[in-house]
Amino acid sequence: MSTSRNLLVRAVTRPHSLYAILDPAQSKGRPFLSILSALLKGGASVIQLRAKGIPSREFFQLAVETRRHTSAAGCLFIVNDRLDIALSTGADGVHLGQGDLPLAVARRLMGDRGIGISTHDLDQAKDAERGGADYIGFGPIFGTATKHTGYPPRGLPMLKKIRKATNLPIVAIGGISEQNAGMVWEAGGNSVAMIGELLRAENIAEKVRRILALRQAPFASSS
Ligand code: TZP
Ligand code: MG
Repeated sequence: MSTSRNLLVRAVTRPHSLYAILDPAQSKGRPFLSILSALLKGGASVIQLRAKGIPSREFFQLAVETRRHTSAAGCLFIVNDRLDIALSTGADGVHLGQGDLPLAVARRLMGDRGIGISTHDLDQAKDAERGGADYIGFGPIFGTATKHTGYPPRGLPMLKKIRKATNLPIVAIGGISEQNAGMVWEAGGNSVAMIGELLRAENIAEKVRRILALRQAPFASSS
């Protein structure tokens, strides 16, 4: 049976996968629904909703809208940080940071829905694997102004090390763009997560389309 968990793993391990993060605070003030529609129109197949510092009710309402539109488009939907909002809106998964609820607790509540864990080093990646995560986020790969992570850029050599150390799908994050995505996939990131590159683009749908089209580019032949 195809559970949300399986579908998510399949989506992020698809060659040269893109993991779009919808953070309303990063979209240059453009209306939420127009950003969401543009990501879907461009062909995003996984969207994470990330909303920091807004009231729970607002986050919930954005999640309800995101669920409705992603379902209609056949796109997977992940909620950042908030297990309660993931569960109550029927999301396909939740993405948790190192300071969020423990993975074991999340698994108990999420059952066959997906769980991703943010990691920044080898120990965290191994813990996530032992704990039964479905994928890890790993980063920041490059410098980024979108989030103060408290970690210097991990770089591609570190990504390669993580690739060797874990069998989990890796969603690389932090400063990833249309220009450097190829290098990140080559270094072992299954999927590239992007916020600013997508949401600050003039034409978001076109940006998504171009990144997905990189699958056809020459470097794509090696995997
Ligand atoms: N976690 C590590 S870096 C980062 C997060 C949420 C920000 C990524 O944003 P961008 O704009 O794609 O660099
Ligand atoms: Mg988090």
